[in-house]
Amino acid sequence: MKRVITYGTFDLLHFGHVRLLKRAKALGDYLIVAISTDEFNAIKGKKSYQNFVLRKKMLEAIRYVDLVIPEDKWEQKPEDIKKYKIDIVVMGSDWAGDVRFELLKKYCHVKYLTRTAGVSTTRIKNDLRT
Ligand code: C2G
Repeated sequence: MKRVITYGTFDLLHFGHVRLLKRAKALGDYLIVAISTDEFNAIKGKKSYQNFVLRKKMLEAIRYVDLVIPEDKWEQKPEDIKKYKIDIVVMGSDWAGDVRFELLKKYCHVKYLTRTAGVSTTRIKNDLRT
């Protein structure tokens, strides 16, 4: 049983998120998503349109996702890896090389998947404004 985890806000769930989740699940048998709490988003300097409860419900409806847990601090990742016996941490390529993920290589595999071009929550919000 190969266990995969990924982290993110997943606001206004879109095709880029779904493609990331699909590819992450294909790397193992069980996919955990650690979704940023509203409070952690504030630390990340992000304000999501949908709150934590709604974003969590949306992710739980995705066929590739087996478990959704809260992400409430940068430093929780090593604990998550140990607690959930994670084999692979997966992130989109915009995180490639980031020290907060590179340091996890001493605990498990870390894999960056190409970010889906042309779609983002910011772009959706901007396009809807015009
Ligand atoms: N993503 C993607 N393609 C897009 C948009 C997003 O592959 N067009 C990926 C991102 O690379 C990330 C995941 O989808 O791996 C979630 O994206 P966000 O919700 O923007 O997450 P982020 O704010 O990057 O939070 O501790 C890590 C942070 O919580 C990551």
